[in-house]
Amino acid sequence: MYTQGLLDHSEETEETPEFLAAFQKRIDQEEKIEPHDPMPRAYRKTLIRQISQHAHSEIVGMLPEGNWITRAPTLKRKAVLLAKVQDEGGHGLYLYAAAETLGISRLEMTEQLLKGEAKYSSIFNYPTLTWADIGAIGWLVDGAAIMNQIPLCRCSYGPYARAMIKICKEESFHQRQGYEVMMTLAEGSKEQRDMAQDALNRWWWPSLMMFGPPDTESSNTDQSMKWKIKRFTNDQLRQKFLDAAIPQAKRINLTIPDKNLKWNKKLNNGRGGYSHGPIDWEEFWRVVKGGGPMARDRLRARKKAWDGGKWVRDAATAYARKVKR
Ligand code: BYC
Repeated sequence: MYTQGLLDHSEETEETPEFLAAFQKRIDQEEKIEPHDPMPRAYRKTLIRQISQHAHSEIVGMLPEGNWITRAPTLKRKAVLLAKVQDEGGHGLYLYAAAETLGISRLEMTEQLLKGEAKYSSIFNYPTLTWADIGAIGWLVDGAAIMNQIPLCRCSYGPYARAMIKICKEESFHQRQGYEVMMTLAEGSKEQRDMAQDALNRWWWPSLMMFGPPDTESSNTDQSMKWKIKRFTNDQLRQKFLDAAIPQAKRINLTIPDKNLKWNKKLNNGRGGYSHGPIDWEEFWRVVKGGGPMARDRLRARKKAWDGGKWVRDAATAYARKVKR
């Protein structure tokens, strides 16, 4: 069932200089590349890499928040959180479907994740210790995700770009609800304010890391920009996020945990922006390589869900075969 209906991309066009130049011309003219179009192997490969990592991030990203559904403080908060976590599941599905148009099956992608061969966002390897973490994730993690994902609505690959449009609308709701949780806590009792500040302290730096390594160490950015898969570099998006999030923290009287934070008139082509202190890139790479505090739990939970869902897949396959006959 999981390999049926996949497009067969085994007969690739020969990659002559003329073919590569014609492909780049289509990209430069802002044409969308569609699943049946000839494309360079490396373009297909980089899209499968990025889209599948993105899909895994959505599915794994359900876990830290799902952890709080049973403990949400009110019925309203519970309903909102349930809707958000279900949205993330939906995002994973659109993204797996977009990756499948490139010739990889969902089964293969899932196996890569469960064997620890595929990456997913570093941010989801941190624990959610208090209710305020749910606010901080919505505000900062979804806020960072939107910064990264709005430009992906203009990605050169049609199915990915179209999937991102709906995803971004939902991410916008997620960011708002997170900020509203933080605002409520920040206006509450001393304990609630402290809880909000503690969550900000723990999620701030990992949120900055979500954008990926600095441009000087980013192996994929140059080529992905040429192919208009990425429209901004990692550092450019990190800067946009800083400039948006810092005034939001000030508005609710929370302190960004960075002593070196400064307004810098020269940034953003003289329009000014915030410069930040050093990011712990060693921590980032440790987490990316599977050394994050929750890495094992996350994969264990995904494996349990996959194994537990086997009977559903078997039943769906048996039904599909019966209908086909
Ligand atoms: N975590 O050359 P670079 C969400 C890897 S989900 C782990 O700059 P690229 C949400 C990178 O893959 C958020 N790995 O890479 C869900 C590469 O390794 P490989 C996910 C990272 O691809 C639920 C290596 O480092 N969003 O929004 O040009 C609730 C060198 O990096 C990370 C997406 O996936 C990281 N943070 O740029 C709430 C968006 N950063 O693959 C929210 C789509 C880098 O060569 N993805 N690496 O072995 C992208 O935009 C890009 O893939 C990235 C990285 C900006 C993430």
